[in-house]
Amino acid sequence: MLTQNLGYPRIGSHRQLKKACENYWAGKITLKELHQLGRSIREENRNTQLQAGIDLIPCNDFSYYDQVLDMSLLLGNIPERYAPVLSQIKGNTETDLYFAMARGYQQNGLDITAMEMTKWLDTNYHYIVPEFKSKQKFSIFSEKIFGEFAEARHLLGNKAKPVLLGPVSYLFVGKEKQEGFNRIDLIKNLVTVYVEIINQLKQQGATWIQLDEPILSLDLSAKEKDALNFAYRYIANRVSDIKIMVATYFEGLLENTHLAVNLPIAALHIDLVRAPEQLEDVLEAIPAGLQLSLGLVDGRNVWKNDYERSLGFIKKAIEKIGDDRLIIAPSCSLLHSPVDLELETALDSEAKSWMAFAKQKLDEVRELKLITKGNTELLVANNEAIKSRRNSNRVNNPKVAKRVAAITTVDIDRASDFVTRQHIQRQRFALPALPTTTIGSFPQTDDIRQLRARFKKAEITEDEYEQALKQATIDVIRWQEEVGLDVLVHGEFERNDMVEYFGEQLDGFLFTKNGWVQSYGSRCVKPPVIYGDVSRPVDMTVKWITFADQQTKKLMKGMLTGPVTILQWSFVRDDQERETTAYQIALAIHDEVLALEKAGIGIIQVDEAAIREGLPLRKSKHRHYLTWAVKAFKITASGVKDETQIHTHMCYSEFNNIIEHIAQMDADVITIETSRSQMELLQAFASFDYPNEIGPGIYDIHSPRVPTAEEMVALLTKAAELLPPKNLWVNPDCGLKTRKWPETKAAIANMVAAAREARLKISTEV
Ligand code: THG
Ligand code: ZN
Repeated sequence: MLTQNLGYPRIGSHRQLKKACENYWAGKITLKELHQLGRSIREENRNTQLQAGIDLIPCNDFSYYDQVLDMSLLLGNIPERYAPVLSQIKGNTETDLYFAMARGYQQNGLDITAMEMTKWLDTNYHYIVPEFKSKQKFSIFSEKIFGEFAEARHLLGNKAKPVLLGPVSYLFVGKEKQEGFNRIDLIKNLVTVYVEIINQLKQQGATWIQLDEPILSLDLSAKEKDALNFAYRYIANRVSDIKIMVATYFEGLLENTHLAVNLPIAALHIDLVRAPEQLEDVLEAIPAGLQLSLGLVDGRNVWKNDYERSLGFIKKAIEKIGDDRLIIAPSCSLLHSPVDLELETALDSEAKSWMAFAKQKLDEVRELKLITKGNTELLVANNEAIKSRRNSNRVNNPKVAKRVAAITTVDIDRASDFVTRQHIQRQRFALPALPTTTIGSFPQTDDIRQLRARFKKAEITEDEYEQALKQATIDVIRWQEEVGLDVLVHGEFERNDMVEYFGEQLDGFLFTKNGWVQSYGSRCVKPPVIYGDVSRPVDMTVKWITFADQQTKKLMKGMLTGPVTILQWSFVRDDQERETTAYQIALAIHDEVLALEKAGIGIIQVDEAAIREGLPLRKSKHRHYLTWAVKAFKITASGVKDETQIHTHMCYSEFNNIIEHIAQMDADVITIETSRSQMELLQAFASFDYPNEIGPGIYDIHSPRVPTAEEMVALLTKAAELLPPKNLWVNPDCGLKTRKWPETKAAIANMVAAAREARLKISTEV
């Protein structure tokens, strides 16, 4: 039996990589210093994995920004617009080209947009989307993988296992940038380069190579299945004396089982955390000779592995295929786990005894192997920890369970239908046609971040902290009044993150000091941990929202995060259905909504930024998810008066498949991300005859570029052709937290001007 790992976090145990990249971008450190830091993280990661007793240790899982972008550079798939970055600017290196693709290049008289970024499957990690043309050529461009393999082999010898995104998944996660072809057809051009890469790695001494094909756990078309068969047969015929492992994760193989186990490869990895039921099918279908890697330790969550349960899987597999063909592993790359639980010195020892981060997960893989070989002490200790969590009265709160069980339609639906509410709300708020608002957050400047850091380190008092936040809030309110926005927000300066902030205040959540997980590039999030039944001991936002409300005569919108988004961006309990946890959070947010209403706040936004990304990977599971996700949202808004206006906001919104469910949410106003797609996304709302009010984003906040008023009027005009103009709102795409103030002020001023002009041009009577 071998142990392996599929990938290790690369941000460094103290987010060193984030700091180094940001310093390099700011010109504060040299390329040599950046590379030095990268090398030291890789070295630390190798040592950690070696010491944990892992037999096959990944390399090339390190990346300065994103592993999919690394693939594009390796394969020479570099969109033409980036050519000037190297050819025209003296002194630029491959790394500068790489960052230009990731972040855009606005320097030295060039203005090149970044490549698109989107969510990696159902995770909160974002990758850079490969771009393809119909005649796309591929050839080895970056030597990074060969350098990193040489470096790893030096220490690890045969344990070093290069990791690559597999060819069909690489094509699948990209996008056609021309009409009239299917990117999967590029597989014939692409596999020749994979053969070259694999052979070069073999020359360097590689004995194993891991190709990730997560798409094997998705619903695949015949073309995609053919491409997988073709690619792996092509590769098998042209490489020898190197073992190829195909890794799948996040879902089960289901109808792709036969295809997967019959690929001409040495080993297949399956995720038994997300899809334990697939073990039977795989063992049934597995041909002689194929090695099987069992993904036992959850790479997507922070809980200690239940050894008893894992042993059950191991025993079943050994019975069928024997000990020598078996590999044990985490379920997926540990990229999605925080790095090291040992750094959590403030966490109480009981909670800590329930958890494992990346470093501890590797120990679990080794211990599982030891237990299989007869070590019972480790098993007993693990049993204790598992039992302690299961039976803890910190986890179980009968009152909460009772309240969830008692939810009825009265707790779900608004009292009156939308048309009735709209009429009452129009009289109450007397807003102009095409009212303007923003999504909630304003720039979190370094000043604000430093202020919070100093408060957390007790360098300033709570009073000083609050005074400074109040001043920032007052300033942003004055500016919003001056610029002429209709519905104001308080700016969210008191919040670190829209999920972490609520997690810190709810019972049933705990939070870490250093549990960072990469979100995109240098950006990280620190997801709260939901360990028990959720309840709301005190008001969470009322103090700040009412403070803001008192500063202005204009309408102040209350800002909350919705239950699905809190769930999606937290580490969740694995001892209860996600649905149940969602209802518990929903009831807590419901109480907060009512508290805001009671405090006189007439407009309340319940953000469901992540509702789309929570969609299960398999279509067969969509309906069930959407049903409970919509129900959870509706619970938050039920019980308010007709005159209270509920807003929601959604990001990354490909709404075509889910529009029916979005309508069922019955928010009075929804704001969505549309500007990048030039209102294309609105088509779904138009064809559905979406009945409620809607604010299609007309300012792309993902770039520092300031849109002109004319552009925004054009977008509004387009929106008014698709949807009833009387239902339209004017707003940016998303929150402005990551933008800088100068561009924000300029863009919002243009947006307000655009609304004023559009009010003259567009008839909003009907
Ligand atoms: N919160 C959470 N998840 C998210 C987002 C979020 N996922 C999707 C999207 N928004 C990702 N975007 C970002 C944007 C900014 C940051 C992280 C994710 C960010 N992080 C700080 C950093 O890395 O410097 C750290 C956060 C902090 O200062 O507390 O800026 O908004 N949960
Ligand atoms: Zn958004």
